[in-house]
Amino acid sequence: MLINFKRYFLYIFCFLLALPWTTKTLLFVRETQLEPSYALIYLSSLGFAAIVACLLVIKHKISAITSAIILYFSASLLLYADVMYQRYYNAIIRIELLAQAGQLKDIRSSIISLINWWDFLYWIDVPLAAIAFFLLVKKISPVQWKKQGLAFLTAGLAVILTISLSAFKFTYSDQYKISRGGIIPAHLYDIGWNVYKKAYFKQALLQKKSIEEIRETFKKRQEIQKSSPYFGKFKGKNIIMVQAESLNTFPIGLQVGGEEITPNLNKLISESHYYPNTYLQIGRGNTSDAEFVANNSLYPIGYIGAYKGYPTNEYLSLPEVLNQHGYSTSVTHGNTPEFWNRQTAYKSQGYGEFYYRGHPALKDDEIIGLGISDKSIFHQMAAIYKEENKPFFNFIVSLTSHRPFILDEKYQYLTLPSKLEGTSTGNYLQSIRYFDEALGEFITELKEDNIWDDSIFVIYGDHYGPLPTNQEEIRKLLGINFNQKARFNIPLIIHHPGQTEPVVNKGTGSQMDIYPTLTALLGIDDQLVQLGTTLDANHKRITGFAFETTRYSFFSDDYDYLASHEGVFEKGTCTDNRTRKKTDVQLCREGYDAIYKDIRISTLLLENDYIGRIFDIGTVRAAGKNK
Ligand code: GP9
Ligand code: MN
Repeated sequence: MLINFKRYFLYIFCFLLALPWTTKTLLFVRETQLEPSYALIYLSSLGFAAIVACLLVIKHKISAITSAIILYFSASLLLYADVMYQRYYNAIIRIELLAQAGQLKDIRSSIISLINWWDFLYWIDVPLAAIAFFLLVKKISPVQWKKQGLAFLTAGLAVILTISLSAFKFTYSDQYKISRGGIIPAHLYDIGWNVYKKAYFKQALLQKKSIEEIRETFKKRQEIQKSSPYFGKFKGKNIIMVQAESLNTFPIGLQVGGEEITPNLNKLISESHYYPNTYLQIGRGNTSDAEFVANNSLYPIGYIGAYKGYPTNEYLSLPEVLNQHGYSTSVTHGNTPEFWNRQTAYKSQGYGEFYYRGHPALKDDEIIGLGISDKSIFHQMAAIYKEENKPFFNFIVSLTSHRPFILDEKYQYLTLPSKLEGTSTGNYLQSIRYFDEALGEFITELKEDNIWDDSIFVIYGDHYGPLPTNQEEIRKLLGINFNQKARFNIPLIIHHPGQTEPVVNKGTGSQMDIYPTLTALLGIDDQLVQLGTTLDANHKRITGFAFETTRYSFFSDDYDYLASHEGVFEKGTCTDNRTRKKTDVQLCREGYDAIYKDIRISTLLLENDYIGRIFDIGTVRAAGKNK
């Protein structure tokens, strides 16, 4: 008996089309180093293929081919956007962020640097699928397939929805969701969860009891500040705070071919407080989240940059508190004011002035990469300080050492050994060396202008420079193990006015501790909203993560905890820091509970704009003014 293949054309087509889609998904899962669920991924791919197939039976053949190509291409684009996002942010993209894709033009070269030669595998199927669509549409009669077309659509949607409703839990990491069911169900789940959360939280009321509980948490945190040996020692001093782009800890003190990578930072450390075990604290907002965390001592929100998601909330940020204590406050970023919504976000945090590219007081005299060069910005700000009302607080977000770390030869101050020349590691070191040179000149100017001895000078890195994919190269070229802990490690240096001797404080800390460390130096004891603690007091140190690694992971002086992708405490890994060996997970329970509570508080405050309800900011402001 002869089988009439024509009758099964579309079915066969679906099974075949699901194959390249499955392969691409598996390729992506491989990048995340998770174990895929093959059956579910194939099933969700089949669902997707069925939806494409339904388009192919549209009566108007050109429309049929075009719509199928558009759908297949768009889904491939989404998958590749996820791949890139994962390489950069260690998460999948949020569909609503695609609307802000215009911003990507500024970091175009950074994105290009994430592309691998083998990425064509994510695209090779697209033209082949287009040819297949064309051939198939030519062969089949839409009238004959009309009924099945609808059935394909229903079945396809049903499969995808069922997977997104049954295969995931909200505790799962983005990567884990994809490894379980593929990108389309994972994104659908993400959208559904966010819609649900928004609707739910709109109605949520902050109970009286939890308000009290949160106030109590902040009060206890603040008590720690008072035990700092430096509490109130530098009342009324200026503060200059520099957030250094892509500055990791590993280049500090490093010598390559006999040359120091950071001679000026090394010199600064030799006469400052140095906190070598400080870690990043960022969410999808990257640089802007590092700013947010340092200025607010709250966790980043994770699923969206704080400046994007909550730029107009009421905050009790560092500049806001300093305004109340008579400081003139300003922030400097050498790109346009709208970039990452900074203008709005800075205003909400209380910054009195924002110096940006195009500001009447700043010249565009030297542009490198993303904006005004670090050398120019530092030089121009030093001149502005001379005229500034004292005491002042200025926060500078540096830019030149941004990815892809390719500098014109005249800015490359290192003579690198030939094996490093032109490698991404070599380029990174050149960028950091440039930043270091600019910083050195800045400090010299501040000393010449007699600003230095009257100011607390803070410098820290915003996030890692090299990516996980550079780990092997760094090991080969520098002999450095650039593992996750090293990647998250950013330097923090605080120079006290008049300090000439070094103090190295090895406790575990994060960007969240910068604000409390500073308010302790100034002796501010108003009501503060700070989840971090001063780094100078003697207390148990713990740094938790809301993003960048699995949620609720933490580093502490005693133990490090790596949360599981499923979000189940017991499935996480607890490491004893004395032996660096895996230990009983229950030893990490206390830390986990503490981090869990803090992230919950932080999220509740941000998502519901509740800071003004915890402490009546109006009253706090008035109290400050009367001081
Ligand atoms: C630059 C920043 C963009 O300050 O906004 O950089 P990224 O977040 O990619 O480091
Ligand atoms: Mn950055």
